[in-house]
Amino acid sequence: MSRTILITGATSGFGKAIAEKFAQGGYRVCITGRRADRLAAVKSELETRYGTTVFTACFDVRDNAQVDAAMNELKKHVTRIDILVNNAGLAAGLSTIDEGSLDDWETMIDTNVKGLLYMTRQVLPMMREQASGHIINIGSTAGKGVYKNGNVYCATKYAVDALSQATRIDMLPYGIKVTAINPGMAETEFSLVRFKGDEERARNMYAGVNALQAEDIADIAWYCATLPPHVCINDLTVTCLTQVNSVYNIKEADRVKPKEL
Ligand code: NDP
Ligand code: 8X3
Repeated sequence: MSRTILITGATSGFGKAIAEKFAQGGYRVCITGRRADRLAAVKSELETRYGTTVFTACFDVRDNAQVDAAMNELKKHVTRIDILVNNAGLAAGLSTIDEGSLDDWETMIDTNVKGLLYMTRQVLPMMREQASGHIINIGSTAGKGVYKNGNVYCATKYAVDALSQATRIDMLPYGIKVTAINPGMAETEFSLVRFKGDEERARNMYAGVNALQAEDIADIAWYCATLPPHVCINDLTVTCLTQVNSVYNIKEADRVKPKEL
């Protein structure tokens, strides 16, 4: 039987690209998100293109009652989950801590931390029973170093880092892999969401940067998931060539160009 991957937040960005990569690789794919129309479109596209089975579950990861109901329904069809990708997440706003919006803070904490916990709590007992499985948590360079105005978003990604480490320790006897993938700046809908639909501001974030693309992260997730059973990448940080970490990055035009061969 095919292996099964469950990906949260697969209606765009990393999650959607990871769903495609694993569908192409022969996995049964379970995708989640709040936008039902997008879930249906991704399902239809992947089933047509790769002939795989795609399950959809439309819910808000912040609401544990919704998570519970959706997962109970999914578990009627899927009795084994080989990989959980905790990807659903967002940044909301960018401001100093004395002026931050409490609504934005709650949205980020509830999605990036509590949502990840609710999903992990649903899936780990299955993996423990299987005595195998792989949790891939999408962290961030923001969880490795704090940047100006990033305060609460960074805090949520530091929490993802801590929870990845903790899960790895707690699940050690059960052969469950835990990988944290920490991307830097990547061109998805992330900035559009952060800046609440301001397309120009979102576009400017990536102007002249040659940022990471969603497919880059999907390739990395695939690599991490297809290593031999005894090998686990615990923690992986990846940036585009013009970024070092949360603080230091330059424009592509300011990079010394490689000499022609
Ligand atoms: P996108 O905005 O393109 O995708 C975010 C996904 O998360 C969407 O599918 C969205 O689905 C889902 N999502 C958001 N909130 C919820 C919610 N409450 N319940 C269920 N699903 C939700 O951004 P990215 O692909 O860039 O982001 C994916 C992850 O990567 C996030 O955790 C982000 O923090 C992290 N990250 C992003 C980086 C970047 O620069 N792009 C760099 C480092 C990390 P829907 O709206 O349909 O619910
Ligand atoms: C997303 C990358 O630098 O915008 O986690 O925080 S950044």
